[in-house]
Amino acid sequence: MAPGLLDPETVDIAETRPSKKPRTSVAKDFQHDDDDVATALPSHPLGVKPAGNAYTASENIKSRCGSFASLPDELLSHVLESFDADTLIRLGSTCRALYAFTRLDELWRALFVSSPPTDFTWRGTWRSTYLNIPTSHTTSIRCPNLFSDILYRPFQCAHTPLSPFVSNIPPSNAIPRFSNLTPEDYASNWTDKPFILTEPVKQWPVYGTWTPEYLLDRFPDVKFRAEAVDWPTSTYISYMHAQSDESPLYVFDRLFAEKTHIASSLSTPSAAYSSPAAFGPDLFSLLGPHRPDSRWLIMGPARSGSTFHKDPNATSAWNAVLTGSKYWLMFPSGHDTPPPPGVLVSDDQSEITSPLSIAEYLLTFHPLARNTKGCKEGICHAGEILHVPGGWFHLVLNLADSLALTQNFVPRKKLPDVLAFLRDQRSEVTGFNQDVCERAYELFVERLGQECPEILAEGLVELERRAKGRRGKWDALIKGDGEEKEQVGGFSFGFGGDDDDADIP
Ligand SMILES: O=C(O)CCC(=O)C(=O)O
Ligand SMILES: [Fe+2]
Repeated sequence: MAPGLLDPETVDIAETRPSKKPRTSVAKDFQHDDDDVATALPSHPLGVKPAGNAYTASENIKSRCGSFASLPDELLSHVLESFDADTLIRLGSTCRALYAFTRLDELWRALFVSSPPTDFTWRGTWRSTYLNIPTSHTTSIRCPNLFSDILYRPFQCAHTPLSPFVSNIPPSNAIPRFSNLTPEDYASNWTDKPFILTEPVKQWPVYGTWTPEYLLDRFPDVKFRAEAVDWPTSTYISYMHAQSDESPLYVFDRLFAEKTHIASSLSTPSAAYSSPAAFGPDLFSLLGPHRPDSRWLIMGPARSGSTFHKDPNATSAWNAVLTGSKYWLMFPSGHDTPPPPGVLVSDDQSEITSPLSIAEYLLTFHPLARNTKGCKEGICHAGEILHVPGGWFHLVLNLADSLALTQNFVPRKKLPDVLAFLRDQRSEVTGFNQDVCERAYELFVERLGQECPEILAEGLVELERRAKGRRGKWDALIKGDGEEKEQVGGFSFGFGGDDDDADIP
């Protein structure tokens, strides 16, 4: 997710708990080397240039903004975040430099989200939309001799061609593609690996029918959740077709089936779509009405997508592209595996910190990511479905306007990971109703015990085996015994796979 300057409180009020969207905070101190990313770009609409150009310029008009001139650009932009629209407009009319600083569209996006107008028309930018200025009346005053990365970088990230990052995928990184898999093959060989299936989605009634235009035609007034706002389809599609955000607003709606009244596999066999048989039974379905959020409709323009995250509750997922195409960058995780380059994970695994936007990540870290052990990359086209193994980090970029469906599930082979997560990372458990959240582990164990005790027993035995393995490793380390160290080094914590993310019980 790319939360940008969106108010997290607004998000929390509207969603019971954060669901599939990751809890991501913004790293403020990544350094950028603009030489690395020099590409043919249109010039900045206000004529702003990157900061480095100031060294050879005869003047810098930032010096003309009175006391504000002494503030570093980043601090100045933070100060501006605390101003209301009227103050921004008045300040922006005092000099060209402050005009440019107060035009940063992220400021206006934050104002919009914190107090959305009840009735509005999308007018191409957040500022024009918030102030209800028709495009034909929008001013644009040139600001030559202004040199600022804070102003230039969002423009660069919104316009740099991203195709170089998604092409020439090294064969060793390529996500495998199959027409289909049997449930047996999936269970035996693929629960811990990403792959793309090219066949099943093409059989779905929604494939070839559901497109952004179809949604516009059939459900123009239905509101879908896009990050912190709920917009009618008609408004969102206007936005999608006329915006140039660095991190475009992304529809991620967990109630789409109810809102559109489509029949899905969760309710009827004559479904508009259904989970491909390859993935086998979903153990979370045993929770019935208590299961956590599990399916989402995803829609966004080219360059929208999801920044690095792992899916909730250690679940696995499939992601089916109905229109458009998506580039996936994926990494396994585990106790001895560092997070992907440029991604920081807090000790308790609850906070993932990565650069603000997908474009910024690709511009800064992609070459390193591509050469990092475990990296998997692939493009999932319309009519194809990608498997996200539980515990894998993934970043996703839409290569064109896109509509997709995703569903999270618990395959039998990944039950120990999910049990461990629910039991040991209780504060990170998400997507359940508040009253179930606290006792999700106990409820899941109870239902498994009632419905399929042998699967529960198998899962608990594996949890115990992992606990013993960890204790053994610890004992060996503190004893410092050479022979034992050897043994521990060769020990596998995996459960049917080598990318295991076992937690210390
Ligand atoms: O389509 C996307 O943006 C990715 C969504 C996602 O993270 C998922 O399906 O797990
Ligand atoms: Fe995800």
